[in-house]
Amino acid sequence: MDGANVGDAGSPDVAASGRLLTVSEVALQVAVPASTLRSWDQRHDVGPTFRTPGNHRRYSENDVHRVLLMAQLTGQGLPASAAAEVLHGMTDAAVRARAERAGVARSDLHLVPDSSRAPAEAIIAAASAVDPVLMTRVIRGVLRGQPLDQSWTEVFVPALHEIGDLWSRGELGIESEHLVSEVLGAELRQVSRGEAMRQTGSPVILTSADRDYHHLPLLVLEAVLSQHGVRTTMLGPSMPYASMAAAVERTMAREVFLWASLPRPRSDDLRPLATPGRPPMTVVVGGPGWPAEPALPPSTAVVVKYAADLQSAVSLLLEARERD
Ligand code: B12
Repeated sequence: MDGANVGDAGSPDVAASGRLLTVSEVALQVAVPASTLRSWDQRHDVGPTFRTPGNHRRYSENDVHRVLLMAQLTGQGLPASAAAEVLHGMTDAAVRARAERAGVARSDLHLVPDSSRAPAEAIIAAASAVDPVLMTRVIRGVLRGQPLDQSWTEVFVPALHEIGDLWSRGELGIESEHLVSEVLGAELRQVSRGEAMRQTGSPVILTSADRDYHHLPLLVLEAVLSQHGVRTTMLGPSMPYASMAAAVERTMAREVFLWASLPRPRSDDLRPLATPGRPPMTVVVGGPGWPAEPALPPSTAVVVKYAADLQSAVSLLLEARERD
């Protein structure tokens, strides 16, 4: 193990569920002082598989088993260097099996009390290592573990915010940002596809404002709406209003969700969306690019509402559909 933020992508590991331990948490779990753990890592290369971008140690379950065995071997009088050599010659499975035989294996590790924080860190580690396999595992683990809206709000949004901050400080490259977007986007689309057969009614059009290439919130909204049985038409990012209006016309959509991460110009005008002779369209806008009080021109033919979060976007769109 080299202590980089690359995981052992081949092993079914705690990283799959996104749960990683800090050095002090491992110290508590295995009753070895944190200073000894750091020394085993620095001097003997028996340490964590993961590092945060800030270079803090993060131990997976396999790492903890290596530490447990190291503690057992040194406790039996083997010098640390010799114990480490034994461990370096063993696979993760062998380490676990030996720990089990020795009666020190742990299946009850209380991994990170704040379970919503650790997976976000694992996502950042995978982004920083540009590791799509690890990224997929972590994201799938999160999605399996809790409802989608909760995964989004408690894990993915904090991870995306942190990734944006790291990028703006020059600590993470665009390649990492793209990787997380690609993998998260693919997994969210997978959720939507799984629900596709249940969807009914006219579609809700999902798109991002002109020249705004951010669209992950559209993908999560599509997935949550599909879980509510709502049909959607995903038009993706950066949509000119005239083209959006053409799509409304052709699909007979009565609701549009419009995302903007980047600040919108004052000249924004959604009136092209109004279709003569039809009841008013509902346009739900969301994202930090919009003012909380939509400053778009009032129009009787287009009702504009602002959604502050995923849940309110879903509620506003479901309410608008009930009125249709
Ligand atoms: C991923 C990402 C990208 C990806 C987008 C890929 C994709 N398919 O979407 C790529 C690499 C393409 C990209 C490009 C750029 N990006 Co960018 N990007 C991000 C990042 C990391 C996540 C974006 C995201 O999905 N956010 C969505 C949610 C997670 O965050 P939020 O908008 O803050 O959400 C809040 C609310 O909106 C609400 N909410 C959360 N989820 C939901 C869901 C719904 C449905 C609703 C209604 C509300 C809601 O709750 C949050 C509470 O505050 C952000 C970081 C960030 N802070 O968001 C930067 C960020 C948005 N990008 C930024 C920038 C500057 C750019 C670029 C200009 C960079 C460049 N030099 O190329 C380009 C823009 C190109 C363009 N014209 O659009 C800046 C924007 C700063 C600003 N305000 O102007 C940010 C904030 C990064 C930063 N810290 O500086 N980006």
